[in-house]
Amino acid sequence: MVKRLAFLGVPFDGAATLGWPGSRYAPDEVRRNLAWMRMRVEDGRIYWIDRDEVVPFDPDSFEDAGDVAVVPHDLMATLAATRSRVTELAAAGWVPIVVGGDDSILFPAVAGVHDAVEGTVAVVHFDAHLDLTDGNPAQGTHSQSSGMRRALELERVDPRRCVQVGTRNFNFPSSKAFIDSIGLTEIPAARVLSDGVAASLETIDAVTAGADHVLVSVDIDVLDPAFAPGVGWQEPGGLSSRQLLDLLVALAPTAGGLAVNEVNPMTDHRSQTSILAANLIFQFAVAAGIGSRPANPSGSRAGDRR
Ligand SMILES: [Mn+2]
Repeated sequence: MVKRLAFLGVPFDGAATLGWPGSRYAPDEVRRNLAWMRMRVEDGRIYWIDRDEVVPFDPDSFEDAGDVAVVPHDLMATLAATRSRVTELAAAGWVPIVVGGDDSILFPAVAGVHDAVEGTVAVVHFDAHLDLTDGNPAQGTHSQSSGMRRALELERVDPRRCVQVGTRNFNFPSSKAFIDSIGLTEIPAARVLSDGVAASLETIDAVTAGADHVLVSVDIDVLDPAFAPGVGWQEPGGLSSRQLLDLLVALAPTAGGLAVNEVNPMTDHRSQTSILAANLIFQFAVAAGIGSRPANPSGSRAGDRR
């Protein structure tokens, strides 16, 4: 059965308490740039140049579900509204593609799918940052720095089946102690860059194996600022756009949902980051529709990897 995907915007950046605000404008910008890809479909097929083949793509399998009714002055109400919209979509058989918004939206994106399904849930979290802050006086408990921490507390999210990819630079020693204590796996950006996409996929597959559902969450700052300048905060030394495209294409066939957060039109340069986010989402949608992983992701070293 063809997967059905639903684009759900969350135009809210009230939890961008330390970085740059502006991601509230991302859903409309990403939609605008998606239109350039959607128009290439002819008779239910599209020419996927990366693979040099014409592949099936049913335009009705990727719908715009509109925006969540966010409450700009109320973070918790916004998170609750997002969680329930995601649950509605997932329960009706849609694969939600949640487009924030700041990265506090990571939590309701995961929680919404968690509430709609049975069994264990794994999160593949692409981010420069850990997002494992339990809380602090400046940011509270549900800021853009706590999304993964809150997601890991959900009843059927298994931290030993979760992996953070593209993390980098520095954080608190207590964060490392927390990571080790719950058995969370890190694939730092430095390792993706040195070992390549295929080796990273091998680790992601090994960690998430056995989970009943896999959710993919992307903070766009997982990319190097050279590729994605329009973010909530810049961290040098990140992934390339090609690497992230290949990783998402590989994960799409089995993913039960995707979140893309922290795209920030206010700090972007000529829509560079919004265009990239639209490409990530469209490649994910086409790959999800095909339903099998390409044999040779470009940029891989080890070659065939299913
Ligand atoms: Mn981040």
